[in-house]
Amino acid sequence: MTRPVVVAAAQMGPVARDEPRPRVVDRLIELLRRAHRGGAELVVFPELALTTFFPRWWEEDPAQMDAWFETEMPGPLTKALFDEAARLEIGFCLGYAELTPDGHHFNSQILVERDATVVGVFRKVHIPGHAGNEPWRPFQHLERRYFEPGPDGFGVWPAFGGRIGMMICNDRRWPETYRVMGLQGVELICCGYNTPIHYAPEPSQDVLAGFHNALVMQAGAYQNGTWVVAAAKGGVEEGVDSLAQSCVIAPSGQIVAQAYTAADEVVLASCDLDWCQRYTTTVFDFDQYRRPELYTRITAQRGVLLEDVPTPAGSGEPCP
Ligand code: ING
Repeated sequence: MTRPVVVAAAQMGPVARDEPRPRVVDRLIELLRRAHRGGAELVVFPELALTTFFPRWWEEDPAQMDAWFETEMPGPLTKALFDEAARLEIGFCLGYAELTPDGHHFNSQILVERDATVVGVFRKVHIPGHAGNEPWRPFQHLERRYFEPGPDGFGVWPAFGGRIGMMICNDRRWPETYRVMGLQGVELICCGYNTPIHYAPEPSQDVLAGFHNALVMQAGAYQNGTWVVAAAKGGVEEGVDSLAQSCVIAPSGQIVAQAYTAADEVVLASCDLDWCQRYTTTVFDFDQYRRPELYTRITAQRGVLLEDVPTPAGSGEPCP
C-alpha cells in the first residue's frame, strides 16, 4: 500500500528591498509552473516569500513596517498566484507577513489545496531574535519587534490525501514543534525559512548553519515519523548571506532531495505518506512507549530550574 504525493520545495534566491511585489509574484508563479512540470501536487514556498527579510532593519516607528505586511490573502497582488495554482490544480504553502483586520502582526503561512480552497493559516510560534535596537550587529534580527507569537500553536489538517502540518523557520529548531504535530498524526510538515548564516550572538555557529538546519529537521522527521518539506529564501539578500539547502526529508530522517544552488530552484520528491507508519507503528509507537507522566517539566517550565533532585533517605551509603 502506498500513498504518494509529489511535493516541491520552491526555493527562492534573494528578494531585494526595492523589488516590486508583482515581480516577486511572477517569480513565485514561474516556480509553481516548474514544479507543476515536474508533477508536483504541493509546492512549499519560503517564509516571508513576498518581500525581503525586512526584520533585518530597525525602524523607530514600527507602523512604518506595515507596508511589508499583507492585509488580505489572497489580495490584489497575490491573486495571480492563487489563480495560476487553481488553473494548474496544484496546492501550495506560502509564507508572508500578515496584518490582521484587528491589527495583529504575524509571521504566517497559508496552506491552499489543489482545488484552491484555503486549508489553514499557521502563525509562527517561536519568534527568534530581539525586540530592541542592537546596532552592534552587522544586521539585526527584529522579528520580536515586528511579529507577535502565534496564539494557536501547531495544527494538523486533512489535505493532499494525508495529514499536513506547518512550521516556520525557528519553529524547526524546537523538538516540541514536531512532537505536538506528531501527537496529531502529522505525515508531512511544510516549512519555510530565512536563515542568515552569520549568527551574531554566537559566531562559532556560523560554520555549522547548514549542519544545524539539517540536524533539527532530520531529527524531527525521524522522531515523529513524518515527512518534512523545507524551502529557503537563500543567497546574499541585501548584503546578508542566507542559508539555502532547501530539502525534502523522509520519515526515516533521510534527506531525499536537496537544493544545490542559492537561487530560485525547485526541489522535487515523491513522498509516500504510508512510509510514516513504518516508524509510527514501530520504534515511535507513541501510545506504547512514551511516558508523558514523567515529561511534565516540558509544559510546566519555560526555562531551566536548577533545583537539586532530593536524595532518597539513607541514600549515599556504600552498598553492602
Ligand atoms: N531565522 C533564523 C532561524 O531560526 C536563527 C534565526 C538563525 C536562530 C540562526 C538561531 C540561529 O533559522 C528565522 N527567521 O527564524
